Amino acid sequence: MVLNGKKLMGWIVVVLVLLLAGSYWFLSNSTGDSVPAGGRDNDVKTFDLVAVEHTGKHPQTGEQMEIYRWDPGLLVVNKGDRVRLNIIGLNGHSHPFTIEGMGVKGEVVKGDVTTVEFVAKKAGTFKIVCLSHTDLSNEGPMIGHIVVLK
Ligand SMILES: [Cu+2]
Repeated sequence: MVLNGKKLMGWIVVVLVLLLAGSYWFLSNSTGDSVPAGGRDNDVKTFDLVAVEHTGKHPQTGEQMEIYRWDPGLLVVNKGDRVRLNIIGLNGHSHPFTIEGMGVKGEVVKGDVTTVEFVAKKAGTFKIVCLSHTDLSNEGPMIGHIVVLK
């Protein structure tokens, strides 16, 4: 193949554009050293939950019922994930809670957002238990589940 000056310049431009595009791609995909000490936010699996109340009549007794729930009540993460829960207190004055097996405790109060963060170190199913609304006779059970996959 014979290249005259014009064709050669064209090839040089094509090669330069490819080099620039390649280095841009490389730089934008590299992790870099500028990660803040707490890790980047997109490394955290974040869930927005709501403490909600359901009301209605029991279908058999006709008794008025008030039941509290975590919504959503089922979360799935992977082992090793850093997990953040932002829990909105929509209904009910107070929901002191614990996440069994995670060493997490907190309280959700009406009109506020409670944030807890933890690392899912073990695989398994872990309960988010409201200590006030434990069973049907206490306007519960207000129990959610976190499934940690291997
Ligand atoms: Cu509760």
